[in-house]
Amino acid sequence: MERIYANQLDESMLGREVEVAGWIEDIRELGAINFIIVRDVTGGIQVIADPSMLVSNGIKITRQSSVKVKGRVQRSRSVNYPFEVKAESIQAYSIAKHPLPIDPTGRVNASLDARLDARALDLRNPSVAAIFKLRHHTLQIIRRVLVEKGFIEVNTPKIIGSASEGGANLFKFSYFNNRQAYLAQSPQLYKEQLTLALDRVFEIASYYRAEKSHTTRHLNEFVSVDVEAAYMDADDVMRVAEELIVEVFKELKSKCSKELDLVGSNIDVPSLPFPRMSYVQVVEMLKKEHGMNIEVGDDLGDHALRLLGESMKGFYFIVDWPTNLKPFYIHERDDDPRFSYSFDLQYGALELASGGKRQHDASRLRKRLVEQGLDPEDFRDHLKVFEWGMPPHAGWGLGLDRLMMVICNVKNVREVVLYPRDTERLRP
Ligand code: AMO
Repeated sequence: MERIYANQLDESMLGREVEVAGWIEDIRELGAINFIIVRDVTGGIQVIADPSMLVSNGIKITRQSSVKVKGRVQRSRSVNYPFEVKAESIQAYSIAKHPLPIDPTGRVNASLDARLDARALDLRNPSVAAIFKLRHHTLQIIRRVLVEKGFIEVNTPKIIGSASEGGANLFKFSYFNNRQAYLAQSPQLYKEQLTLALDRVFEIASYYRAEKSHTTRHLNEFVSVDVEAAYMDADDVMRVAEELIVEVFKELKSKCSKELDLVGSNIDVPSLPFPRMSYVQVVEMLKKEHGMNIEVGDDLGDHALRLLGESMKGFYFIVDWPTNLKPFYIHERDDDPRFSYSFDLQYGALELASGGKRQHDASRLRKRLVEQGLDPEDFRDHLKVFEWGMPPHAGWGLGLDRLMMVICNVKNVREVVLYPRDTERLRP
């Protein structure tokens, strides 16, 4: 007999013998009959069963147990479930042991920590599962759009021998023959090198930063969508980013309205182009509108971004950052080298992505490394590529977890990551 899912139950199935498999979400015992809600990944199914069917080898089948029900489809009088399955047998595969650490129906509130400790069970809550279905669709849309724009998907190493973003925040460990190895902070150097031959590349992967930030938007392991393109400049790759985001929002809105409703998010498709503000304009705005004590050359820290988020809503770019606030690989402006061809993509106060045009001249790149206190010798594998006919190139890295915060309208990045890693959390 064929297994059917909850979302397949319809008029055409009336009278048919079916098998449904999932977990028992609810049991209502009404004398001679039990009303059971069996839930699978697609939804709930009402099952009518004889009370004797809820016992397996003398043990009562509990809520959340995994079961398979065989029965016939009939019309139901319930408002929520127009069709139901009249059980002929119920087979229990595994009986859930009570008390359970959390109630995944969401009827009893649990803290985020308790939910993360029981994440697999937490995902049985349809509004939690919806976050990860939206994440799945977002990844699919990102891949489709980037491939349509001529980008090739690549996989670069995550165990690396020299820093990709400078020396800070590296997770270090000992590799074979007593060599020092690191976990990649980003695919920066590899993705740049790949433009030499592959022209346009993208990668979606996890990266690792040993930062001790206790915030609702930082994790020690996060997923980044990275692109890098030969013969593009900062404006070109900013267009790629904004068009990508618009496509993601459009498609989610049209294909995932059920999931968006479940997470309680009402996304609006942003219009193109996203507003652009220069770093200098941002500093002026912070001084004028917020009376902030900030000067050109200062980084935009948490406080500055929070104030900026009060004035700027939705998506926008901050462009032309001071060169010394950006990593060594960012290209200085030709007309004023104190500033650079760089940008951050913001959503209100939240930084979603950063990127820019890259320095592709080997000697200037070497000079920039020294200026930033880095040893060019550590970057020898990278620098030599720049002697092999490196094209001009540009790119960005977009924090997928942060984008999901915006899509799902949640305040804590841990909500949108299955098993988050932060300074406190290493398990499960
Ligand atoms: P950056 O360091 O700004 O740039 O990172 C890019 C984006 O990645 C996300 N992100 C994080 N998300 C969660 N937790 C973290 N600890 C964390 N760190 C970063 C943010 C951020 O905007 N190589 C450059 C990108 C480039 O120029 O192409 C880079 O890594 O959303």
